Parts: sequence; structure tokens; C-alpha cells
Amino acid sequence: MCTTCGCGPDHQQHGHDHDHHHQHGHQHGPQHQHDHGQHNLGQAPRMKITVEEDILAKNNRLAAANRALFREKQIFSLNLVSSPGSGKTSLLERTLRDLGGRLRCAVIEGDQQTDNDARRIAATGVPVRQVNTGAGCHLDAHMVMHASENFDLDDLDLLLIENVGNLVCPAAFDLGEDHKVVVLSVTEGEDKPLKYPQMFHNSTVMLLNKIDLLPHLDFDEEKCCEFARRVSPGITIFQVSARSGEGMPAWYQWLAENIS
Ligand SMILES: Nc1nc2c(ncn2[C@@H]2O[C@H](COP(=O)(O)OP(=O)(O)O)[C@@H](O)[C@H]2O)c(=O)[nH]1
Ligand SMILES: [Mg+2]
Repeated sequence: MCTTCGCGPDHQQHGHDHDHHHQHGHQHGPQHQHDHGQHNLGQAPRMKITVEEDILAKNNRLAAANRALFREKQIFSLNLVSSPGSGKTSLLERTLRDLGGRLRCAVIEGDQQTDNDARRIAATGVPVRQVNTGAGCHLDAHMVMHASENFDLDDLDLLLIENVGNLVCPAAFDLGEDHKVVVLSVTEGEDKPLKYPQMFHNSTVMLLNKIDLLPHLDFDEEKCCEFARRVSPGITIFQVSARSGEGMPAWYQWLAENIS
């Protein structure tokens, strides 16, 4: 069971090597800090914290191994995070169709069930691997490690990872990516950066998608960007439409500047 979010048995399937020598001195994410604040409530929360630290500490070790491998192979890697339906797959499809010829790309698709998104990506001609998390609400570093074994890493410039749609749990799990890219669509409301600050704080880029719909909404773009910068002062924001292509060249420029 993932004790970070209580989201199911999937971590046990991947082998939870409970190492009691590593129960202290872990890197503590914001989730831990929150739970540590509940120490004085009794025994049960303390036990939960220990298991949770083990899960995240193990994930961090595997993420560090992924990061080292991707760096060695000179692969730029991005972890796309968002609510379900904000347009992650649509943005990937458009990006791959527009840049595919110029960059060697591969995609890891994360969803609880189905290979729908992997099929959409495969139609662009780019190598793709679907990971189904079952009850799990996020990808972890172990899943990414195994999924990436399906690609020729010597023949890759850009690895794009689409996380499970969820603005909460994926924020806590480092996959070894260079950057998290949070996708927010204008139909979700401008207050989401304030409601889910961890995700926006941990992201380098925000893609504000579906701007083609703005004429039909009362979404306040300026406020949304101000909220995003309030929780993540250095965040780079691109306002885009995966449908019309508006704003996409600036995103491509950012990619080009960051890929070695
Ligand atoms: N109008 C509009 N619809 C979009 C845009 N991007 C995605 N969509 C639609 O939003 C829905 C969810 O998109 P999808 O890419 O599957 O989102 P994901 O769940 O984040 O991967 C689909 O019906 C898309 O056609 C956009 O820029 N504008
Ligand atoms: Mg998708």
C-alpha cells in the first residue's frame, strides 16, 4: 500500500525492501513535514511515517539511478503532471508531430488502466511504453526504470513521461526527470496553483492549455499566472492550445534551448 496517499497495493508488487538501517536521515518532502506535525497525536501516525519514509527513500534512490543513467546517455527527460483531461496527451501528440523529425523522442505513458494514450502516441510514430498503475495514482521511479529499458537509450534526445492524471500524489515522487512540467487547462479554474501548491512549486514549467476556449470562459489568465508564481516564483509559463497550435512555438523554443 502506498502510505503517501493510501492508493493501493502496487508498491508491494514492485518489492518493498524494508531496510531498517535506513529509517533515519531520509530526505523529507513536504508531505513528511506535514505528518511530522502530527507526532503528538499518538502511536499510529508514527508508524505510518516510518513506512512512508521507506517508500519515498527507496523511490529517491531509484530516481537518482534513473537521473544518473539519463545524464550519462545525454537524455533530457520531462515528467508531465496534471489533472485528468487537461490535455497532456494532446500536447505530446502535437509536440511529437511538430518536432518528431528533428528530435529522437520516446514516451512513457502512465494511466491506471487502458493503453489508449500509448496508442495515440504510437500513431505519431514515436516509441512508447504504457505503464498501468492499477489502483496506484502516480508513477514511481521503479516503473520508469523498467519502462525505459524498452528504448534504445543511446538513440534518444528527449524522454517524455506522462504521469497519471492527479494534481496531488505525483508531486511527491521523483522519477529521475530533469523537470516536472505541470499542465493546467483553462477549464479547471485559475485557483488551482493555490489549491495544489506542491505540484506547482515542484514544477519548472506550467503549460496553460486550451487557450482556444478562453472566449467561452470567465477564466482570468493574469490571476492564474500570478497564483502560479506565488507558489513557484521561478516557474516558466507558456499559454498554449494543443488544438489550434497557438503558443506552441515558445514551448518548442524552450525545449530546444534545454536539450543538449
Ligand atoms: N479545446 C481544446 N481541447 C483540448 C485541448 N487539448 C486537449 N483538449 C481536449 O481535452 C480532452 C482531454 O485531452 P487529453 O489529451 O486526453 O488529456 P490528458 O488526460 O491530460 O492526457 C480531449 O477531448 C482533447 O481533445 C486544447 O488545447 N483545446
Ligand atoms: Mg493522457
